[in-house]
Amino acid sequence: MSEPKRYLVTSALPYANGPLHIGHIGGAYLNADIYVRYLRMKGKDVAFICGSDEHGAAITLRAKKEGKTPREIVDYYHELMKKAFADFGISFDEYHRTSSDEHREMSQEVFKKLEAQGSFEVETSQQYYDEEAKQFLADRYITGTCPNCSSDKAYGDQCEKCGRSLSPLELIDPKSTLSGSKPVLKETSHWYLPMAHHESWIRDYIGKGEYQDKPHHDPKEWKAHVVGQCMSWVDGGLQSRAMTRDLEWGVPVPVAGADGKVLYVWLDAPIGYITNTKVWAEKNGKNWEDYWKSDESRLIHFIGKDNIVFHCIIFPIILKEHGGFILPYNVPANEFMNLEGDKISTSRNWAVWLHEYLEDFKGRQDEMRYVLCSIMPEQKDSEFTWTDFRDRVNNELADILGNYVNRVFVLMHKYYSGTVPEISGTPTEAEQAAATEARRAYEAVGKAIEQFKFREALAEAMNIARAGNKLLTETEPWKLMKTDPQATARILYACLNMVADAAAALSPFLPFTSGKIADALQINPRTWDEVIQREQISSGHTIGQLPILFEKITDETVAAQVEKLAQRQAENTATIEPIKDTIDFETFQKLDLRIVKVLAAEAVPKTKKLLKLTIDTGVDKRTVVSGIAEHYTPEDVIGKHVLFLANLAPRAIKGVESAGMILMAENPQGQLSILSTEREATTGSTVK
Ligand code: B3M
Ligand code: ZN
Repeated sequence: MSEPKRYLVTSALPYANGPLHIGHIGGAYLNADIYVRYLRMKGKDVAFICGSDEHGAAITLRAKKEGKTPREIVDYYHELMKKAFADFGISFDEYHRTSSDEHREMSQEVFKKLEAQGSFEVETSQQYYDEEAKQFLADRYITGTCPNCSSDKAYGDQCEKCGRSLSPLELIDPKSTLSGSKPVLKETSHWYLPMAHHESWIRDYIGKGEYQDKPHHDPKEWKAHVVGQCMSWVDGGLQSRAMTRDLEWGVPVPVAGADGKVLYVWLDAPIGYITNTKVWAEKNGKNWEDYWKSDESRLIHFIGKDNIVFHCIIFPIILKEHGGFILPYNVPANEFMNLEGDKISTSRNWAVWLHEYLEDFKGRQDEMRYVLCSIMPEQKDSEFTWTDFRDRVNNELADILGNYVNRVFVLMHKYYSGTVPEISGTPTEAEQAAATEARRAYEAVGKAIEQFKFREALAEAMNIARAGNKLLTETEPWKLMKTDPQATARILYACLNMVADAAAALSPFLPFTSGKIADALQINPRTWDEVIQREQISSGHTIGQLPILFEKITDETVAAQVEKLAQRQAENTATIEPIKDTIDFETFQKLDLRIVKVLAAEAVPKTKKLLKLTIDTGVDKRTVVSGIAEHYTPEDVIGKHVLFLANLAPRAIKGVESAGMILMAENPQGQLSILSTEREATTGSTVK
């Protein structure tokens, strides 16, 4: 395929229902950012478009859970995500949002055109309705057992476990996620996209890379798992899909007879790419149609694997039906990134949140960019662990790149006070080998990026620093200086240029570090091709001081992050005890509950959990043994008034006669808390 005049690059619009985590970044954002930064260095005309996806059940369910309005939820998370992306160096040209007026207008225009030309079929059908919440139930509003794999984690649109696309009526034992009640069937009408009508077109587009009977893209350039998922979806039979929903929050359906209905979120969201491009173009004196309606443009969607069908089948059908738009040229979807052996989950708070990382590791974006790119789930799911993060930062970034650059700067300042020496003489074999390897690696970086192989591209960029390190180790200029200053000058001249080349090659991946090195070299950034065409640093140039590029990650830092996750796991795995069997009032009246005062307390020898207390019940003084030693020291409880069961039969515990029981509250995390009175406590008060 010929080179396009313009690139239109998008990343999946993240739902504005929670913070960003490293799985998002490693899935659909860091890869796109690397790709776009590279294209910009190549001097290409690029629009990098994204924004918040602010409709759909993900938003309204969160709002309901937090007792807020959907608008409050999206306003909060839109700003949080926008700032986190910017701080992490994800260099969108536009990050807009689908709750905007511009988006409502754009998506309604698309719907009206398709509706007017008969692209939809209106179907009246029985749909599940929650009589308590007074709402129809589709997508995430209804849950039940999956007919395919019997998992109870199936929703009205998809099974969380087997990934099967579902419709609510297929669910076994359906339940409303709003009220928990069993829904009833009620009649309603919706506008359906008859997907089966487009089967042969989709097979040509995905299978052959053709559009309008002409070659459009090379299907061999698409990732196998993307084509595979699409074709199995097509082979499974393209069911008609409702493109409208009975909901309040969303883009209102802009035709008569659609009161109370909104566009299906997966119809409006991808149109958000178009809206956001238009917003960007108008701000920058450009014409958005040059990007979306010209065959001289190339559209690339960066997404995660759960979004493949929407970006490769449904959205292209909408674009084709509307007419006039270009279609995705490639959709290099990534697989998923897991965390410390478990799936990353917003709802279970099992994540490394981007905004928290930026807080805990101020100024260390590139360390995370480096690690996430190194483990990017390009072809299969991958795993992030904090020990791997530490090892890659310490053993690769710091020891290979940081150490190399630092050694060259130290020697340049030591022997030439930072001014690049004149060079002469014939380069040795070692010098030639280093130059050849650095050039090979640099060219390999560009090729790998163009093939969306970002892990490989990063490794090749690091090979430039490896080549420089090898030259220093082989030639030892710090010794050679005594005997052959001419060769030393040549070697350090070459090494300094390899520092500049490494910084250029790493710029798409590590923009912050690359900038620091370029500033210390006191050079201006070059275009990608200039790096190959000519050396960046000539004799007589003066370099500045190099800051520390990478601090080592300590074991304590790793432990603190792992502990944070463990704490959250404890909070999440906690379950509330079910209510015990019912008892009658008479049974309750047999309990003699009192407020007693703790007079003395000591640990019970050879036990970790027990304290021996002396208490005043107001009637008598007693000894009681209590399992609170891991939660309270003796000093904590002496003098305190606590809740006590006074008529429990005495029993010997670890050889100590215990008469009665101190009552404690145990929270879901297993922490014990003594109970006392809200008003001034009086020893011996009875509890009713
Ligand atoms: N909001 C992301 C997700 O499925 C979804 C992408 C929309 S891209 C148009 O988490
Ligand atoms: Zn299933």
